[in-house]
Amino acid sequence: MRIDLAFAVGERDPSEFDGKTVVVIDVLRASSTILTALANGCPEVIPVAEPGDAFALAEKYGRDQFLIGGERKGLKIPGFDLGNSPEEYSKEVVAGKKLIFTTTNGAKAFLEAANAAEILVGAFLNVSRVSSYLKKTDREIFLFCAGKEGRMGLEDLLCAGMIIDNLAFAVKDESVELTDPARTGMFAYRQIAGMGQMVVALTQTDHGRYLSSLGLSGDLRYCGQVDLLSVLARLEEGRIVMATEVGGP
Ligand code: 3SL
Repeated sequence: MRIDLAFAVGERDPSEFDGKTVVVIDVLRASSTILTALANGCPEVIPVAEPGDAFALAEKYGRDQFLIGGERKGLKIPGFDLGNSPEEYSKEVVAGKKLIFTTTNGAKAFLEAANAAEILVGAFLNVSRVSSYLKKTDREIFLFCAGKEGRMGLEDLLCAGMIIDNLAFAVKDESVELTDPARTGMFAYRQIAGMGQMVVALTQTDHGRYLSSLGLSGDLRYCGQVDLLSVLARLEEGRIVMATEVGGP
């Protein structure tokens, strides 16, 4: 089993994802929001790059057919139905409603990795579910941390590191080939594992501090919950949907 890791959107040539099982990780907050929406009955999430793309797509297929959600600078975009706080995506709001979604980094990661063999959604919320799925794959694994505007985000690295740690335990350390970035993620996670709740680590990250400054520290508490949702989500033909194991390894 070979595992690589990208620290941020834009860091790798997109061809590096080809043929691999990619996990897009944006703990704060795109991955956490997508997983929550799906868990609460949203049938599909369509990631798009820009707010203009979201409006154009909604107009094309009927504005009343979709919710439009996402953020810029952490805040809801004017004209959108929802921002990027996962707890906005409750059953009452999203059940049965398709979602068009754009965020600064996370949504773009799905588009950048579009030619991968398979693209999954990873966050602390579903870390065990993703890890157990990955244990069964024969493909190379690529943990794609969304980061922040081209730079590493510690929250994503820790989540990727936790997945790698799970895999290394399950598969026997010697048969797991880790690239240097992947090993860095594992070491970072092992350094903080057992030091208390994940939310504490999230409050110390750059982006966690930024969200707190916007009054969004509740999102850190939510996104720091390990294994809250046993959800496996996969990008299929441009839409992120709940994955059945069919089509996987
Ligand atoms: O960059 C992103 O994709 C967002 O998840 C960032 S934020 O937490 O909504 O600011």
